Amino acid sequence: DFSSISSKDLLPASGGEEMTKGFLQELVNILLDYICKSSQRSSKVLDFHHPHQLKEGLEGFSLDLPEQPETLEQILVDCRDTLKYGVNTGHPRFFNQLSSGLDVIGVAGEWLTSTANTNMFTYEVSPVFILMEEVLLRKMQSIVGWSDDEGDGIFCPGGTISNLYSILLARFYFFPEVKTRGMSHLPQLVLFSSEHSHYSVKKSAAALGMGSDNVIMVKCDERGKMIPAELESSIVAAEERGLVPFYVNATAGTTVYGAFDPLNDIADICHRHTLWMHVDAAWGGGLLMSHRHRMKLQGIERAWSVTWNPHKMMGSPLQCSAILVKKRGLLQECNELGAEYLFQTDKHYDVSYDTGDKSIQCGRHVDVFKLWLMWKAKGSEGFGSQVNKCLENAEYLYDRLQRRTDFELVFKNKPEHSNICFWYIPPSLRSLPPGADRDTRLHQVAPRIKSRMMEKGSVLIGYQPLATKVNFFRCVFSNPATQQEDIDFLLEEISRLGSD
Ligand code: ABU
Repeated sequence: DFSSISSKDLLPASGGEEMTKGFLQELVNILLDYICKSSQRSSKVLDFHHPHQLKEGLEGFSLDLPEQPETLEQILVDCRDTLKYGVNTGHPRFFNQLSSGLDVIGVAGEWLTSTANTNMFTYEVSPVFILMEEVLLRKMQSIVGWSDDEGDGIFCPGGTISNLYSILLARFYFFPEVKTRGMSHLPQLVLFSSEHSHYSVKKSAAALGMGSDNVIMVKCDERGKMIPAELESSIVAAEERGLVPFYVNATAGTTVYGAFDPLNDIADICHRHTLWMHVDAAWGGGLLMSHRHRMKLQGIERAWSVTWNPHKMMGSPLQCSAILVKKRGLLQECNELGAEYLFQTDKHYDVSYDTGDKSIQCGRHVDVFKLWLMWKAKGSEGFGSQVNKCLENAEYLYDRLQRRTDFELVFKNKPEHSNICFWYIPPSLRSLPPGADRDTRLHQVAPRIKSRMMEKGSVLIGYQPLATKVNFFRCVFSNPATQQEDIDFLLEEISRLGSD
């Protein structure tokens, strides 16, 4: 009974051990209940409420912060309600995001991490985690294909920040004076990324003071792959305008289409023009774990830096993203400031393990333990099988869609990654000829179905327009819990919710 007890009765209060154990065991029961239900198909993916409804408070669940402490009983109710009104991203029918699933070992790792509650800046406070980060980075670098005497990296808060690091490093590599003298001492820099690449490249250029307009968007083919000849002509055209190209971002697994840019061709161009080649493999990096699919990233070993997010295709709990850098020492040189209160050089251990000064952050969350633990539990082979299964699911959906007349694929080719893009065509649009009227009406179909889907809570999938294509659904598979029956359900549910 926690109705008359509050947090001040828990540890570190003297004699608080029993109460602390009882409270945490109760919390674990709530979490276990959630985890067990999360993969049950009979449970909802979400219990949607509009922001104003959640803010007003539902069935006693209030977001307001009190002046007086709440009882632990209320704290447990708050925990249960927080999960109840959230989204079950581990549900086998959650197809909305590139990161999904609920890996039990990963969850255990995350629990341990928050219990350890330490900081990744120095070996002094994170000896084990710092060494685990080194082991993971080395492993990932060797899987990318770099030799033992090259490679560096750091785990950071998501793919956007990993991509930002790559631009920061490239700029520093060519113009080290930028660190102290700033952008006004540099020529006008331009960088290149495909029109299907992630918006983080533009966002980083803006944040780093280069300007988002100085990211030159390179044309893609119908399948969403960067066209190498377009890249080269854009570089030449920029040089003719007096601009200074320094960096190319190639994508291995684009966010919407799941396309892989031709990395070897791009590497040749970067070599010819002496440009930094980055590969954003935030989404596609997981395929390196699969013997069957890793050839789709051929040429990645020629990259100067790579973004790889294990919280996507490898199913690690959020967040878990690495920036891998081929040239050893550059991260440190670029970012170090040597704060004397933290990175003392006269410590009694090897201070090269105080890796925090490689980072643009000071405090850094321990993102590595859950991945290290998952790797121990599955082995590299286990990740490979997981990836294979997700891609088999994608092929299954592709086959189903090809056989149906009420759906249309956005592009006809077989999927390379686990993204499948398609339109649902409601009965009223099936006889309309292609053209503006049909497009206008088709554009409204996916958002309408998605709103019905969210209200019902049975399944969740994303949609977007892209260039000239009106709103279409994007289904992605990264959750090992998803089976073919969930894919059949998705299509039936879309057609139920979308019928006029
Ligand atoms: N950072 C890209 C994530 C996008 C997605 O999950 O759909």
